[in-house]
Amino acid sequence: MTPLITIKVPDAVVYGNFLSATECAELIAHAEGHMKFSKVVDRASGKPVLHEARTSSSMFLKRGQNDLVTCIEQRISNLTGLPVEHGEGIQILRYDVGQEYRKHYDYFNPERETTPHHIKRGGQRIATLLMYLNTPDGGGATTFPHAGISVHANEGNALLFRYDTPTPATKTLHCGEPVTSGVKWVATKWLRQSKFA
Ligand code: PD2
Ligand code: ZN
Repeated sequence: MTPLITIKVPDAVVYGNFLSATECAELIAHAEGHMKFSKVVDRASGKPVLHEARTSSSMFLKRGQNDLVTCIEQRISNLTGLPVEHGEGIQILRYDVGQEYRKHYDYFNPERETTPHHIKRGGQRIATLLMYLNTPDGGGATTFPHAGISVHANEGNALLFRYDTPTPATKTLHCGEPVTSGVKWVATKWLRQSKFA
């Protein structure tokens, strides 16, 4: 697959037409009706909690949940060179106007007490693939503030970024900008160092 954009720092690539319009529509149709307010991992307890830093709704698909998911997961594996088994289940997110995902790293902070628990299953996260399922009317870009880079949410495009160490040096701090008009649908695949069982 030929990149649309290649970025050195952070290590990131944008691909056009990673998903077809039909695939995007099918994923949205499947997710609708199963959406719950998104949670973040609580620093103290390590448990998922509601938080103003992440105001989207979301749902998880099981790995290999249906033929479409299996096909997309194989495509992700071909793209990243990582086995399908290293992937967490795809998460589908919906942001309405004003909703956002404030800046964060996707890897587990090595200094946090709850991190050993998270990395028991599959080790650290080493890469993220964001698949944009629609084009919001306004806002909703994915931004890397330490690199001054913003990726527009365009239907069918995918943003892959890698972080081979769980450190800020990767410059992978990123956020989902608030949606200012319409709605934004995106699917996230987080990839681990080893098998995520
Ligand atoms: O929806 C986004 O643009 C976004 C931004 C930051 C998604 C994630 N992080 C994520 O799912 O990790
Ligand atoms: Zn993220």
